[in-house]
Amino acid sequence: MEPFLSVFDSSPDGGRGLARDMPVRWALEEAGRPYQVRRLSFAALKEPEHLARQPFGQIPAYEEDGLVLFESGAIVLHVAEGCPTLLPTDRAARARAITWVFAAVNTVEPPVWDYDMAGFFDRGRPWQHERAAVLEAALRTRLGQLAQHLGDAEWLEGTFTAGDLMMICVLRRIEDAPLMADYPALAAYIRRGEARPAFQRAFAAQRALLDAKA
Ligand code: GTB
Repeated sequence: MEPFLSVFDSSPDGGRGLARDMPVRWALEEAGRPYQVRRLSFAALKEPEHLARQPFGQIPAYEEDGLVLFESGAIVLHVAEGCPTLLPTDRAARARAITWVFAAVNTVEPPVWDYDMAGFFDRGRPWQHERAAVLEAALRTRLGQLAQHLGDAEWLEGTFTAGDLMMICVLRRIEDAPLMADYPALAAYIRRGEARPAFQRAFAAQRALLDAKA
């Protein structure tokens, strides 16, 4: 049976593919695994039926042959099992790919998220600019370190893995931010990820839900 992926019924980001079903969709496409979607309203996310799948009332949730998973990183790693592109068979390379999945969600995403959210939630506050400067400095530290590691390489570990997939999904949130002009290698890295046919298919699939609503 095809797995089910719970997604927002209506894309809150206008089809930009920034919600966390996107890395799972992308991983499924890289793995060549067809899937079905369970479209949920914000209200349905908080109902017991969905809370049984996702204890925090969020998307994504993933169902496959009686197995129910949540947390986009964990789902990506599960889908990546048996897909040597996403998780190399070599033990060390596999461990490094997993390391980068954690680095994406645990080390790079927090400053990306804080910086991006402050643009909305801090607007008009007396301390807005002071906080923005602190958040931007923290983000620049991480982006600089990541760019340093990437250097001239195409991918974080030589070949594309689940680590790149997750990192690129995280970075896409700020791909249009003016500060990205100072990190051309990262901007090119994001574009390389987005150019992958599997990404394109995943992006089109989430976008199609929006178009169907219009
Ligand atoms: N750690 C969890 C994971 O990685 O799976 C986090 C899941 C999560 O944050 N889900 C969000 C959600 O369901 C959607 S992705 N929120 C609803 C709720 O909490 O009630 C985060 C997100 C939200 C909105 C936009 N947007 O509008 O652009 C983008 C991303």
